[in-house]
Amino acid sequence: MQISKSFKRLIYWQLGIPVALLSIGIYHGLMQTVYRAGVLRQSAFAKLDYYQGLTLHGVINAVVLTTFFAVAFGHATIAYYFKREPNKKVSWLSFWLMVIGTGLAAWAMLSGKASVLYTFYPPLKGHPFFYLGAALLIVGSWLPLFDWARMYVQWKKNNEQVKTPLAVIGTLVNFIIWFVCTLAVAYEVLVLLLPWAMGWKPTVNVTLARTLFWFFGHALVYFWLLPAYIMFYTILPKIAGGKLFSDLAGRIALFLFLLFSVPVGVHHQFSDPSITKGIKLFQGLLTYGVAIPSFITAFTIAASLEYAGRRNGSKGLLGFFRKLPYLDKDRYLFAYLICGLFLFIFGGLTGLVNASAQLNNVVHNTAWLPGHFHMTVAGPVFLAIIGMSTYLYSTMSGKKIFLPRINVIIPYLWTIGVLIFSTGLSWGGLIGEPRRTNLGMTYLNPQHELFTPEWVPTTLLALVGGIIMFTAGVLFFVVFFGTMLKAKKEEGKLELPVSEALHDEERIPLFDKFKPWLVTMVFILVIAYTPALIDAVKNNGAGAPRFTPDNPVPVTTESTLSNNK
Ligand code: HAS
Repeated sequence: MQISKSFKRLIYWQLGIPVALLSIGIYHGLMQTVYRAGVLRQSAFAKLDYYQGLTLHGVINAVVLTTFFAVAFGHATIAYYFKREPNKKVSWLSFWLMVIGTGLAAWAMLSGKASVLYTFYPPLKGHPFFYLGAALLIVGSWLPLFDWARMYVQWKKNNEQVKTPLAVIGTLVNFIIWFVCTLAVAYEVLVLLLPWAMGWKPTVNVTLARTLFWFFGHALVYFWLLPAYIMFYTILPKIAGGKLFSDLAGRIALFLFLLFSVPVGVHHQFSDPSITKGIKLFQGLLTYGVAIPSFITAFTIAASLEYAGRRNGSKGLLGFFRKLPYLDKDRYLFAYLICGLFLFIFGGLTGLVNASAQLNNVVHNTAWLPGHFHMTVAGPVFLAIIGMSTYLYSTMSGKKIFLPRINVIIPYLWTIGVLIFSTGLSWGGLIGEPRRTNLGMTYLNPQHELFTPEWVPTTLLALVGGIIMFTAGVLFFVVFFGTMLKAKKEEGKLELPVSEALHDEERIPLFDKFKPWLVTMVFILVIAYTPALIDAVKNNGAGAPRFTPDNPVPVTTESTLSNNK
């Protein structure tokens, strides 16, 4: 499909800006493993503090990269399937809001005024620009949804009896989840945190802020995941040489995410005393509900891969695994997606451990947690993002991939790194190694009285994994920016591989409409969150004053105002 220059430019910027920022994010990832293994025994390196680096790492990799990419991929998907470009003014306005928001937050983090990590839990106080930046980034990313919804309604009017393409359902589901969950964090930021950070309100209700954050926070992980799921269902079977096993299975999985992605946030608060047990049990059960669409995906995609392998000439029960295009440099997206799926088996299983309130007592706030989430967000999500960024750029610009052999090896190298890294973290977590801690200052410093030798092998494993991941990350930059610098070889176009369905079931109206799912979503949300919010307001204890990470004494109003200048 041919697209306008303006639309191309928009997508290039939306892919290029976060990838450029990723260089900072990935560097600080490596530095985490270096500090934690005790190679560095200091609180800062190159004038950047440990928590400042960890904040940059989390915010850039998990929030900025993922949000920019979701919008860029959403634009590409909607335009490709509807054969029409989204509204230019809305798209560029959304882009600029996101860029300004990112700029404000980046300034606050780089100047050391917002070392509050990506969860920005109060009573740690960040600079108001950090919160304002986050709010603008979010509001900017909302705008395309309204435009895509308008395009969908128009398309549906002319195609009433035609099944909505799966990729369009996935994109709309994803951004509806995003819109709903970000309402809570927008309230947290604008009503609770900003006035408090400005010094206009002396204290904040920490439990309420955390509850609103996690209303957003777990749905956020599915906002990261769904672009990858869209690729698994609509692109992977085709490039594997086969077909999607069942179109209906994909629809059911995507709509189930609409129901279960948001009302599970309390599973991050199993240890928060203010929320009562019944709510924890209920949201814990719903958490097992949100694993169902992933199990559906596992079986459907495995069946699709089996079909592809057999079509490619495989024999025997598991022979199909050997007939897939693992190292085909022309179908390199396969490598990125299959590696993500493989990592997600372990990411998913560790998630199920977290979801049990009893087991959660053992792993909460330990290194097990980053072990889990590097096999999810740094697994299928990250690999899908970087693979698709290279793909979109190269096909839209008409440029050939720079170093195609390296390009196809990157995901395997990354996967080996993540497996070693997450093994170290998960093992360490089970023997008490804390997360978010500069271990080199104390526990991993043999000269310190707190030295804990059990954590030497675990943190060393994480260091080795971190170095391999960093190497894969650098190779990705070489391929991505190298491709940018190449000369154009052909007319660029927007082209996405589209998988046919092996079982293309008849259109069932329930799985082609949003209304019934939206009503059920609201119903479950009200049941799951009304008591949690009542608890958060009722059992909040004393309000918390402002703290900065470097000082156990609260900040006074005067010093807050001067800090903010
Ligand atoms: Fe999680 C904490 C539970 C999924 C990310 N999670 C986190 C945090 C992050 C995160 C970032 O219940 C930390 C937040 C913080 O900073 O504190 N998580 C789950 C559960 C799932 C889950 C039940 N998480 C994700 C995904 C993430 C993500 C996805 C990012 C994208 N998580 C938790 C809980 C906590 C938590 C608690 C809080 C813990 C605490 O104490 O703080 C489920 O959605 C997982 C379901 C997935 C599966 C896997 C299906 C497998 C597939 C692959 C098939 C492979 C094939 C290929 C076909 C059941 C689809 C085969 C090919 C070959 C070559 C073999």
